[in-house]
Amino acid sequence: MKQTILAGALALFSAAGAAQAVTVTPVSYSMPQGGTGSYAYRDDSYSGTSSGGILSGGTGDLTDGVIATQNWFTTPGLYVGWLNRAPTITWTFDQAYKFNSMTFWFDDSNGAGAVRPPNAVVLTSAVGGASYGVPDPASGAPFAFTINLSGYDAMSSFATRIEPRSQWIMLSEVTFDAELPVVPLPASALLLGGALAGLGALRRRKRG
Ligand SMILES: [Ca+2]
Ligand SMILES: [Ca+2]
Repeated sequence: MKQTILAGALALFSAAGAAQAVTVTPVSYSMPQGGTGSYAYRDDSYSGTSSGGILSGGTGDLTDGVIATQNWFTTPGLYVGWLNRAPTITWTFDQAYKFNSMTFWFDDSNGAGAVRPPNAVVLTSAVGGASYGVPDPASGAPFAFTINLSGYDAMSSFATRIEPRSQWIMLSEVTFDAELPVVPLPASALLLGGALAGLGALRRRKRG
């Protein structure tokens, strides 16, 4: 009995103490709606409102789990594209997370249709910010660009501005990796568990 309670308390304690990496999805993002060229590169599945060309209060193509593996001219509907602008996307989560990283899934295309990887992603938040240079891979295939967010603790909302390298930016998905919030086990719960175990042992000894 005592061992069971102690083992249970220890299991609880280690579960509470060990942070676990998880994929988190924003509850909403806001940004300028995508543009139109050979095709429409709009956020078609966006669930929020559109006013003055700005989307807000919802989620859509950028967090639907669908990542384009082919160029914009093959799968245009999977991309949100911006022409001659540096769109700022503001991400909002259900709570503050300790983030590990975020990944942008951009098209490259090596200049076909004036589409290239962006120059940089500029992050701004209440706990700091930085500019992250985006490489231009030799290949023209869509690629993943990951920003290391360790050190950005307790962010529930932050913004990323995407600086273009060419006329068009094409983005199909953005994913986030965070630590599951660590829930500290109250010291009183451990003390109570210990006291109950001690009491049980005492009763058994008296009975014996
Ligand atoms: Ca998508
Ligand atoms: Ca390239």
